[in-house]
Amino acid sequence: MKKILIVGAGGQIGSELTRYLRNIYGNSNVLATDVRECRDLGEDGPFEVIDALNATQLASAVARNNIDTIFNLVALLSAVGERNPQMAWGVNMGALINSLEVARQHHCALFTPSSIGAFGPTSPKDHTPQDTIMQPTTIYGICKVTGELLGNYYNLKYGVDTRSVRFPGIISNVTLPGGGTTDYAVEIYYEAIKSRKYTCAVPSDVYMDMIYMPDALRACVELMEADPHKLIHRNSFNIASMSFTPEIIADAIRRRIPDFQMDYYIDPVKREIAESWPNSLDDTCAREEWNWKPEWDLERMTDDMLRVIAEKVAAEKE
Ligand code: AKB
Repeated sequence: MKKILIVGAGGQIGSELTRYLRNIYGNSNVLATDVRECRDLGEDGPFEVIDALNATQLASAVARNNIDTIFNLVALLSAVGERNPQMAWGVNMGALINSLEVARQHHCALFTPSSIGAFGPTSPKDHTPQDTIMQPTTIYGICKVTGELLGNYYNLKYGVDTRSVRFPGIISNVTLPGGGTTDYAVEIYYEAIKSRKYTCAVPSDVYMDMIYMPDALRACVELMEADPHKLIHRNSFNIASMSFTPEIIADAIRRRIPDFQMDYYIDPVKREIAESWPNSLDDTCAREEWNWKPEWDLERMTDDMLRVIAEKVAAEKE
């Protein structure tokens, strides 16, 4: 049985991945950690406050708990990163290098997400290949490309079992994302339920890849369980499930909530980032090397998001 430590467990992915992994590997085998106290993550399993930028703290938790697998989920996302690039570099790279070093010293496998943000305006726009030009124009993307290269370096030089996927925008109904360019695709569902209208910061016709959280969680586990001999790539796999524009997701909502309205107040930073990212990724390598296959599309996801958020909002009112 794996003994897992999650770094940055209080964020959008971590809060759901912790429970997902505990269901598979057992509550006591998944230690959630975050720089802030997260009471709910301590309810059904172990939780510790750990600053990922403090390598000694991280190494001590790994040693004390006989950890063999680390999920490093610490990230300042794309839009917020542009507001403070130096801090984004410090946090994103600091957490990564500490995770890599602790994984090397304590013989752990390491999962670190990369992103569609690792691509830039010079990458092919449609069906962006696994191996292609990567010249991102955001500090977030620069951290992701550097992280991918470092992950491969630690694997080649030290034999650390590093693995990663390039996540699309993740859509979920548990914890809100913060500071990303794709956040609109989560906010729109909440606003559709709460006020029947939404003001979108991303231009109406910009395509970006998105993924529903259940597929994202399954991808993490399936990649970490994959036979290493079949992995030609490691850091990092393109994965894809759906690609749409703000108008397409708004239409999907309108088919279920006919009076839903959307207008636009474009954020120039988000526009530039969104326009620099691919329209859609080619995930053939993930499909071939570890059998990646998405299960959710826009229609099914929209039904599920609206149902769950409507229940949440109704419960809040009670
Ligand atoms: C962001 O928008 O910054 C993230 C991402 C696609 O990596 N959601």
